[in-house]
Amino acid sequence: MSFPKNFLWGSATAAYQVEGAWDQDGKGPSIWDLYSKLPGTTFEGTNGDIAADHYNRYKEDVKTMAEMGLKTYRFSIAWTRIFPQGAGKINEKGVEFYSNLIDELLKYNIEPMITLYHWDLPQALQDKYAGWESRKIIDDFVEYAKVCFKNFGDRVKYWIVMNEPNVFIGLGYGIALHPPGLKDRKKELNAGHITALANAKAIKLFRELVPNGMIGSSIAYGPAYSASESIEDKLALERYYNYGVWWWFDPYFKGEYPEEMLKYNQEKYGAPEILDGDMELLKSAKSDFIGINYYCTQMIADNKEGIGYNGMNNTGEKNSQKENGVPGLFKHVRNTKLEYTDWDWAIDPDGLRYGMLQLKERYNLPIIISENGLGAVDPIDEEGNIQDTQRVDYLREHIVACKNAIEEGVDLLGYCTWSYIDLLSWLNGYKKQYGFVYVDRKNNLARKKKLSYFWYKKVIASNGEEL
Ligand code: BGP
Repeated sequence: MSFPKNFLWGSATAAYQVEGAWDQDGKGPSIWDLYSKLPGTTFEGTNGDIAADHYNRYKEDVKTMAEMGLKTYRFSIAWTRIFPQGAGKINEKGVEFYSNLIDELLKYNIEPMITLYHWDLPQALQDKYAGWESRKIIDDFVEYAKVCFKNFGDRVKYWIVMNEPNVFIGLGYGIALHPPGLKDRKKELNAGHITALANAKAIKLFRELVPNGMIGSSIAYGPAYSASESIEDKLALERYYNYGVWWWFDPYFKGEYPEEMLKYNQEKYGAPEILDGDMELLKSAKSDFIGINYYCTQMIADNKEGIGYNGMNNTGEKNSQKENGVPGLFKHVRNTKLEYTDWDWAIDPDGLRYGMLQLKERYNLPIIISENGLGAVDPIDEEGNIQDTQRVDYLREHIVACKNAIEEGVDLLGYCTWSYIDLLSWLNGYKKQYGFVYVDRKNNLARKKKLSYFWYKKVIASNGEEL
């Protein structure tokens, strides 16, 4: 069994992480433009002001994508380029940039895959009504989506509405690592619900404006195992899924919330606030596929000690990650059977296959892997070649897992690595590299193809046979 004939071999980026040009051609400031400049928010004070300067070098970048044979390129649109103030007047220069990028991709037969929201909310909307905390954002978001559908829907078939709502809401409102930097469970639950409503409304509009397109959203997916066979750990595992996994997939892809957890959250936090019509709206918006961003699995245990949030390894210092948990529900423990990256993420290719089988069972929808990759400091040899063999090994094993999942009946439409080119990691700076293409930050951002670039080229040419 092999990959389907039209399988979308792809790679991804996101606007804030790759484009740079943060105030060029009328772009307005996003919450990340401000947040990353506050002391202590990002690794060594890094930000996306310049990033990989893809905004000015997109032609060069698309050309190397074409040489590689890439079938799809997933990128995000910066809302602040289209609407510098989040709403109101359109910035034509912004529309033009993405329109040109799309044409450039199509020139080489690369299928563009658009993410509408990859976290760079217009700061103006944060100031105006606290962004995702207010239902007012739904109409502004849908208006922004409409402009994108109308301008690009004639040429772009694949659309991802939200990138990892579980991450930008969880980190923004739960543990204060992303803007707006809050630790407020009630706001977290309400804001999360509002993202689901905005997603649903955008999908409904999409059906009218882009009838032949395909749309879904991408959730950060961490399938998990129970740390032992004990009933306590198994119940903790179930709570982990209902609290942080199905809690997100269900409203987006089934139009409902896991029942017990909904009761728990509403009793404990009085949230999410569900108004008349909300659940009907969620139910009525049908996605064409589930997007998943997969990096690692989790090992879950009971949490009698009441361990809470204890920070994240954002330095790349291996084994510095402490135990995290949600008091009363579960905690994360080390999986001794697996290797870990320097940022303490478990390397678990088979977890991807397991995760996809779980999704097939629960939602029975096609899947697009919208992100998968290895963050590492890549070795450079004496000749200046980037020998990222570790990345090649990582990707190879995950592609094998995809193959196995397809054999077991998963309808997998595409696979995008994270990331096409080295870019900014939100909290880990430029140190944590993911790309096929290296960016020399000491030499005018010159591009250089890594070992993995040539490897993936062969993978694509052989439709996944030559690994
Ligand atoms: C996902 C995001 C990406 C990217 C990736 C790698 O959560 O959608 O934007 O950053 O993770 O994560 P990190 O950069 O934290 O290593």
